[in-house]
Amino acid sequence: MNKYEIGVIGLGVMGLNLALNIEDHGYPVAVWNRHYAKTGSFLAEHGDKRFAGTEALEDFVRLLAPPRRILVMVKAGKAVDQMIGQLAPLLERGDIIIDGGNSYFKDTIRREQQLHEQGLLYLGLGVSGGEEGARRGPSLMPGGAPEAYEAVRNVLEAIAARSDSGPCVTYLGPDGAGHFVKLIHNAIEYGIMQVLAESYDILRRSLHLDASAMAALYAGWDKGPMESFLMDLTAKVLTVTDEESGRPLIDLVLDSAGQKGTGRWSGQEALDLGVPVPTIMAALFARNISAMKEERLRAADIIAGPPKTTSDRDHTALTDAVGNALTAATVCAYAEGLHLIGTASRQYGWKIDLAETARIWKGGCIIRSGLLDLIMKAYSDQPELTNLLLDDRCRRLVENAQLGWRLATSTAIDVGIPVPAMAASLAYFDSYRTADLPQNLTQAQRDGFGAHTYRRKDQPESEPIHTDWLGLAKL
Ligand code: NBP
Repeated sequence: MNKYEIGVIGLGVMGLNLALNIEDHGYPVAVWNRHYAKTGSFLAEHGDKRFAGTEALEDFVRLLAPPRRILVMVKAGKAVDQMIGQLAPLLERGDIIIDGGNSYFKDTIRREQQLHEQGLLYLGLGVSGGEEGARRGPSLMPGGAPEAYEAVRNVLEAIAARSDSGPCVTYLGPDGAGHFVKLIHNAIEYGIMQVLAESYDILRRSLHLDASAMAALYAGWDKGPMESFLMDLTAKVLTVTDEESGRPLIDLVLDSAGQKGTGRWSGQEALDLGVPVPTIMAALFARNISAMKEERLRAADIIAGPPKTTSDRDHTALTDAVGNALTAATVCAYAEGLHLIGTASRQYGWKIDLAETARIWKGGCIIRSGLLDLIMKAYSDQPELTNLLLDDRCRRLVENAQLGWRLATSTAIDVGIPVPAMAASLAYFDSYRTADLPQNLTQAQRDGFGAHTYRRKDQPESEPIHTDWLGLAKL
């Protein structure tokens, strides 16, 4: 029997396309799906290619050349544990399981440990780029045993997207490092998408631009550092017409955005690690409030907004300002996400290289953009950089966009258009560059009601002290 070099389990959208991508690059692939019907139709459709598939998992494992390399692409969560539970007893020491789903990184840490004890190698592989990426070249974010990475490196480098900085894959670190980077990739994606949605809202509701005028604006902004997959997608989405009504299709899409686990997990992790990610959090909550459609419809009839709903600002100035706000808030979304990765990397001992992280996001993934060139350079020149906003090039980009950013945000606030991510990113920027924040009052209040103590500015090294702010001792 021919021995196949790699196996793919799970012929859903991602598994199927990754299997085709791997075969395209010269690797015969063995496939398996829990319902054989999918395997059968896949094999029938691609009979001209080097695929083999079986109904029994044992037979699938027998098709593979040792050390067996098995990519599992099933629904994240219990399905991955079930699949590992069935697969592991059939494998031999040194075989490699790669989980390419959107698994929670703490599950990956647990699974890697468990399989390590059984002599098996495990890789948690973040995959970005959706169906098209999987088929033509995704961005791949692997973490786990270094030997496991070396054993599949040739395949991963072959199928990954390529940018002018090489294949969009690199070894990120042990156990959950890859899935964590994918998690934060998605969190940055949430932030950028929300900022784009807010810019669109200002353009349509304050400037009353139609979809084609907006499409032209986004297409115009899609260059230099702001060239991005999401900017291009926005311009394209705005040009699609509904065949039935002849109206822009975007006008008919219900304003209720869904979300899966990655958004929530990234918010929880940021809170646990104490890393401020306000743009990302604002994006998460914006999706939550968008999902409350019925309640919002009722509230819209009851609650009054400001008297003015249209800005009287100069159209060109406001349009330019919206472009500036997009630039600055997008840099903040990356800055927050990379700060979170850097902090988690230290906490979990991953040693993630942030320049490499930016490099592998340059192609194939949803957050690919021109900005990543600047980000990659920032972290390769200064590996210890604590925040992207401290890098000269990124800082200047934001400083130069700042007046427009303020104008766009304040205009939206004046006319009652919600811009949670733009406003949150601006507050992040202003807080970060402020030497003297008002949290002296917060700390005094905490000491006042809870004896939580405080330190004096004029004696920062001294022990925390407590003051009887309310004169309680005298009562
Ligand atoms: P699909 O829903 O298209 O496919 C899911 C696959 O999981 C099917 O092959 C299904 O088998 C299998 N499966 C399930 Br569900 N439960 C199973 C179980 N208990 N045991 C074995 N197999 C099981 O999902 P997809 O979009 O291909 O996503 C796969 C993973 O990749 C997910 O973790 C997802 O979050 C991640 N991901 C998706 C994208 C994307 O854009 N879609 C991008 C990046 C990452 P069946 O056919 O027999 O039901």
